[in-house]
Amino acid sequence: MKTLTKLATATALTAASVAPAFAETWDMPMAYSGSNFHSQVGAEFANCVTTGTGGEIEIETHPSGSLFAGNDIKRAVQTGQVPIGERLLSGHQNENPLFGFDSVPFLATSFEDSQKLWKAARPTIEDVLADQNLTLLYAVPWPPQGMYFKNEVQSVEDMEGVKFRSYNTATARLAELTGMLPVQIEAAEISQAFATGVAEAMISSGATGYDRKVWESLDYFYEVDAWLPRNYVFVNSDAWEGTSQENRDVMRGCAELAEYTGLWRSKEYTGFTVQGLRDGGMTVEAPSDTLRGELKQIGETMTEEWLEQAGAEGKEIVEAYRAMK
Ligand code: PCA
Repeated sequence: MKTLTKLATATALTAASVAPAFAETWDMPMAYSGSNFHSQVGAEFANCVTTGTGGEIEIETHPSGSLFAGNDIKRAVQTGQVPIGERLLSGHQNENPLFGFDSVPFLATSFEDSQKLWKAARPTIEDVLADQNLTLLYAVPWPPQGMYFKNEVQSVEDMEGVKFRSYNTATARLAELTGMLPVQIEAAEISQAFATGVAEAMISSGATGYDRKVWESLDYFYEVDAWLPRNYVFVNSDAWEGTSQENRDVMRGCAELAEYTGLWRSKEYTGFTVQGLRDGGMTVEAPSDTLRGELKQIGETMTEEWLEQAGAEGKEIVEAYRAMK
């Protein structure tokens, strides 16, 4: 009996010396499908943190809006229902126009420019989030945004009355200015929305069209390259402060790596998914000169509107970005 107790004590001690002093599981809701590169980068980030903190913080990702729908993720993190999450940054544009800095049409249309714009905007976005008790970790761009339709579209006139799936204020405004009817739908729901006719068109990346197999319902993808919106990963600041400096350093390191690999994957995924749309039977083309000209005009209107709404801070972001070009 005595020996047994000794043995048990020894085993417990051994276990204690390898297991972390305390271990927490951080559930991380994500809005997009598990196969999407953002979700994969998020899963790698989670592993990096779990390994790097020696298991003190174990991050468990929940893609596809399975834990919280995209629209509810920020609130869930702010209110501490979950400590960490990922969301489309411009999804909060209705709350504060500054969040829409990356969805201003034709302001930054390449990966290179998108990085410059992010560099210019990041300090402001970090401040806005900090005021909401949120700590920004990293952000990764989606590939350039193009327009999807059921029918061929040569000019804005052809868009009249089309039901247009929107994902933020900018996309809804684009629909209004082109005579379409905006309907806000999460990416996780779009295959069904197109199949049932709730929506007939959208602006998004080749990546999202590919992930959701939109060729089952839509036939045209126009490579408009309107902007590159970002997903970002953020932590409830109380949870952040509540963990050790060492763990925060690990999370910062993993976040930097995720931002770097995410950008790389986004670039790689662009050509692959656009080819995937073609293979699915879609016509993939540059917009006609007429359409391009009309969209540029609409873009100018939207840029003016955004600058007006986003005030001095918005103007500073655009000026800082232009100074880098
Ligand atoms: N895909 C996301 C946002 C931008 C993108 O390319 C979506 O359509 O919801």
